[in-house]
Amino acid sequence: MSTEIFAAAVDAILKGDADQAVETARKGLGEGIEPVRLINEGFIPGINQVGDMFGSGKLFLPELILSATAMQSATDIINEAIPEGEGQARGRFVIGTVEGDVHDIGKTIVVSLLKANGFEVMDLGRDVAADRFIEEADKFNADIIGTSALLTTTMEGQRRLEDELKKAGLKERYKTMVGGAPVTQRWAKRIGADAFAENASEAVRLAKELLA
Ligand code: B12
Repeated sequence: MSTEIFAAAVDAILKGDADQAVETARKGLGEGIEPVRLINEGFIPGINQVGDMFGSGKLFLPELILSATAMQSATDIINEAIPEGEGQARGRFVIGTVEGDVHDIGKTIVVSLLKANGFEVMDLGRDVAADRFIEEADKFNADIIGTSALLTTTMEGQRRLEDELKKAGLKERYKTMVGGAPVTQRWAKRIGADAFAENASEAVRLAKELLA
């Protein structure tokens, strides 16, 4: 049954059909498919295909927007179904998408999974400048600052944060994590970030490790 749901999810995203995406998300959850699995095996393969088609000129911005809206509607529902963790807080996490970048679907999934694992999270949203991450991390008394970047051009925002932290003498104060489709372990190392995670589950695992 889950194979059918995953296929319907891919189809909904490819068609940019928000109603079908929502219906499929509800159906999948109703059938007891684990939320993270539903996102990873159903919806992400769909949006990745859309991204590839857009990248190779087989699909254009209006279609990309429809698919993104369908993806957002489905992930909103699934994120809500991920229960917030209880018990003692594991750590405090400030997260956002870097300046100039409005991609936030993946970052929001990371937020849900961090919360589910007992982290207290301040989500700064998207298009967040490096100095704002630092200001908010101070106010929130954060342990970790996480940045998401989906464009090769906006990845520079992740480097800027590292540079500003160093300049302010705060590099030892916070751990930093980077993510987003074009981001790699190599990039993390190059700019001096403490960790890179390629998906939300890995982000949670590494965040726990950084604070252990
Ligand atoms: C959906 C989408 C959009 C939507 C975004 C809607 C939204 N609210 O997010 C819209 C339509 C707005 C959009 C706009 C644009 N987009 Co766009 N978009 C995508 C697409 C298809 C999917 C992104 C996505 O949501 N993936 C699904 C999520 C779940 O995956 P994810 O983001 O990678 O997140 C996971 C991990 O990376 C990780 N993670 C994410 N963040 C973090 C943070 C931390 C701290 C950690 C540890 C981990 C982590 O965990 C997540 C969960 O597993 C990608 C293609 C792709 N495959 O990435 C193109 C893509 C990123 N877009 C692209 C482009 C070019 C654009 C535009 C410039 C198009 C235009 N001409 O206007 C604009 C840019 C706008 C801007 N200034 O930001 C290009 C970028 C090319 C490049 N080399 O930089 C891509 C790669 C498409 C392509 N193949 O050409 N886009």
